[in-house]
Amino acid sequence: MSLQDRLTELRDQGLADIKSADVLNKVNQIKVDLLGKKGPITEVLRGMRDLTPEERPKVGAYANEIRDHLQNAIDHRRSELEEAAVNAQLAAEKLDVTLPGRTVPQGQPHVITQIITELEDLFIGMGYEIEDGDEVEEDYYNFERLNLPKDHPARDMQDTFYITKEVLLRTQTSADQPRALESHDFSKGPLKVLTPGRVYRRDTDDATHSHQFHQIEGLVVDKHITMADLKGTLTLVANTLFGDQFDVRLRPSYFPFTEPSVEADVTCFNCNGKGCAVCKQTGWIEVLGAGMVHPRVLEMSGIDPEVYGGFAFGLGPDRFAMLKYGVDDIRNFYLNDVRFLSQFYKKG
Ligand code: FA5
Repeated sequence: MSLQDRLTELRDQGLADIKSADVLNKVNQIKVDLLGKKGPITEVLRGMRDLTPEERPKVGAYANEIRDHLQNAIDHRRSELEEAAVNAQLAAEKLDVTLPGRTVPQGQPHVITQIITELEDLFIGMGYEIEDGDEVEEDYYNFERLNLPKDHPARDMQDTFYITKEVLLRTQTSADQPRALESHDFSKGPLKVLTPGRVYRRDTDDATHSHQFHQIEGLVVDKHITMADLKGTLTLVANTLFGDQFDVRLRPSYFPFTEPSVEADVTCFNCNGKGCAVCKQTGWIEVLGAGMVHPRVLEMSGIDPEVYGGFAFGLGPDRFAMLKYGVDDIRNFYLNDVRFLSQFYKKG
């Protein structure tokens, strides 16, 4: 067989192989086998040394033509297969953008945080400043500066968790009162401050008591403040949170840092005032303590009680939340059960 015929035969066979190669690896292998240094075309070219000088350029040109032809066929097949691979991948990874999306469950502020925020808004509207106190507090601010010296019997009602003898988890947001009083500059106007936060007590947990709970402290000090201002403010709080369907009663009480002192009760939501286990048969639920700031407390902060006076209150948003939503056990607020908490999510 002449070299030209051999080359033609190699071309036809090669083209058929290239066409039938169905994966890239096969095409690459054909290239190595056919056009590589040890391949049949190289071998044919090597045989050219036996040709006459006239034949040599003709066969050489034909061999180059065939090599180019095969190389083009290989390149062409490669891009065909590459394109097919990309198309197959695109088809396999196709996204159906018309499928409905998966909703991500969204949380909302805890119901007690909602109550605190609602009251903060009310008091900001009345010109109060909102401040944060420290949960880890000094005995000095939590008790002594509130007219509760070390051996005062009223400390018994507010036993707590001590960090050292002098540092404790605060039992009341009233601890923020002396801090606010000592830092206020009365030449700039009256003191009107609201300090919400968490407090701790060695209380036995029951339906209305938790060993950690929240309080919101309000303190107003200026000239000519009277108990009528206190009553008006507390009535506004009750009306804002509950509307008019609940009665509020002020009852004489005792706190060492207010004189006179009161406690405010709201009609029991559970029995509507008839008496039940939730309200311990009284028909009322106590929601806050309050009173007129004691002259000693003002004096200890360097304020002249002959000139200035004021009122203070400390309310329990946990108890308010129970009343507002008819929750019969305060401990539910602290169990973090989403099924319970999501009932208070606001729509929209
Ligand atoms: C006080 O803590 C005073 N500091 C309140 C005060 C402030 C009086 C300013 C005068 C002037 P009392 O211990 O009564 O008072 O608590 C106030 C409110 O906190 C209660 O009315 C109640 O709503 C809430 N509270 C008290 N103990 C608990 C408890 N263990 N669990 C849940 N809420 C409680």
